[in-house]
Amino acid sequence: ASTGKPRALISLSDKTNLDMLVKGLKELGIEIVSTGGTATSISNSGVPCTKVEDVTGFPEMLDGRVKTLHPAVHGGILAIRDKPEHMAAIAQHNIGTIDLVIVNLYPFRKTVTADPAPAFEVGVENIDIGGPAMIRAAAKNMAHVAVVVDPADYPELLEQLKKGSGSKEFAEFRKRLAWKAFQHCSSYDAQVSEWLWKQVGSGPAPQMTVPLQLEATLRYGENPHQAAAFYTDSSLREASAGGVATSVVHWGKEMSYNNYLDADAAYQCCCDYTEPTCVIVKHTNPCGIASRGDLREAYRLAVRADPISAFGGIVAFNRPVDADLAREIREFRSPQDNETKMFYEIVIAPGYTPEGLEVLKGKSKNLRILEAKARAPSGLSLRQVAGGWLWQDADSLQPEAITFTCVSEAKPTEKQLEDLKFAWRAVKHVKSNAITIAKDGRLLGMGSGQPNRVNSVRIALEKAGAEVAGSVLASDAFFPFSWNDSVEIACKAGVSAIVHPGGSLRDQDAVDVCNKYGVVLLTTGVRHFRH
Ligand code: 93A
Repeated sequence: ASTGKPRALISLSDKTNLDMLVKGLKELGIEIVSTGGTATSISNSGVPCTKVEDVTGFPEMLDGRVKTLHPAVHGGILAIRDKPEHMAAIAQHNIGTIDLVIVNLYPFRKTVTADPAPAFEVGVENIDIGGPAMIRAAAKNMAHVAVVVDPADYPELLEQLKKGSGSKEFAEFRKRLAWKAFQHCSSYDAQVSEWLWKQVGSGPAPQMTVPLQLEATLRYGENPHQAAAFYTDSSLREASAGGVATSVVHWGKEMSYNNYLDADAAYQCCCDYTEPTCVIVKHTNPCGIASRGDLREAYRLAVRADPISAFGGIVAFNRPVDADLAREIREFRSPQDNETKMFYEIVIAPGYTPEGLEVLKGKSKNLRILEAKARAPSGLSLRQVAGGWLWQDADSLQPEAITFTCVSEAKPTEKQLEDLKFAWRAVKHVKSNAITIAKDGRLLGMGSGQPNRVNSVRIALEKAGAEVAGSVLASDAFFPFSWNDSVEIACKAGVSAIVHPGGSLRDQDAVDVCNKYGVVLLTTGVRHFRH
């Protein structure tokens, strides 16, 4: 029966901050009812709690499938407190009210994305039924019941309870909590249905829900007259995926819309290289890339590829930054005039030594220093068009999975092949029409975004300058027409090997030109458009 005091029902898979919550509730004299595992944790905190079985008069059954699905729980949550018939009805059945529902759900996403993937039955057992039922019931009765699904809300809950439950402020808080509760459930259901789709269907799901969570309101979008915000995919956060969205900002001004885009481009490109590598990005395009055992040298070479573009760019590393590297970044002067120290928007890496971080902070108070886990491929790429969205698998194809076929008379040396693969990794990250020129594990030049491929070739060659002799060239798509003289221009400039997907009706033209100049030509059968 109702004790008159407010009662809390606590049932949690994520037990973050449970200790502070239950101690706070105990201080306020609030009675706690709880389910099996949670009750054990609460007792371990030295706070008394009633087992839910003692409230329902029913043991947990069916391996825990039925724990809280009982009128003594749902009647206690759903009764309208100022409706005498409701109160009479629960009183008649000896049901006491439940005024706080603190629940979060089985870690479904984390379970099904584990490596190795669990058996189908394990996924099914992790579909929470009782939890969402309580959350939804409490959220519906937000006029009287507070529902908390996020440990971040515990402090405010305790604050509000201290002030008393009758206030307008508390009523507003309960509404906000109800909103969050339905978000929690709908994102959960989306995860379950997404997983089930993968079991029964193939290709794109007929309907999809991306559980987006507001991470930050941004000052503006690409331009100051555009409002903007940053949302994270909360299901990926749960699965502790890497990348920019889950990165830690150690230092610097707040991230802007363009910062997020560029940092993502830089880090995704950098994480595609297996050797220690530095990538510099400007306006989402890599303008400098170098792989070296010594990251300082990789960094210097990456800047050297195009110092003008690198200025104000984003610098990414696929290895942690130590003090020596940090000093190099802090002090390095533009190879253009050897006076101006290089300026960057962001440095992003999978980690920093404590000293490295301190040194880098000394570069500028504005430099944003990000730490991100190595990118975990999301497998999903979404883009908006007016009135809809385009879905595709993310382009996560690595050179290791591609067969490079030589179609010229000249055969590639091992070193050429290595450089070709280096250039090929880069070209995937450059906006189409994309051309990259590389040598000795570094990018010498790139041409991006030109509607005419021959112009991308010219730009890349111009950037490579005198170093082009003996270099290799990669093209993200095939060379289309014989009168498009891309291949010949490259051969004449001194490029020693070329790789392209092949597949054009005029493929033989490219072979003939390469044979004429003694240049190596490879095809991949794979295209890397990036529009
Ligand atoms: O199997 S359930 O769907 N059946 C239930 O009746 C039920 N009640 C709460 N799962 C149920 N829960 C969930 O158990 C909660 O959502 C929470 O995530 C978890 C806490 O279990 P324990 O306290 O035993 O660790």
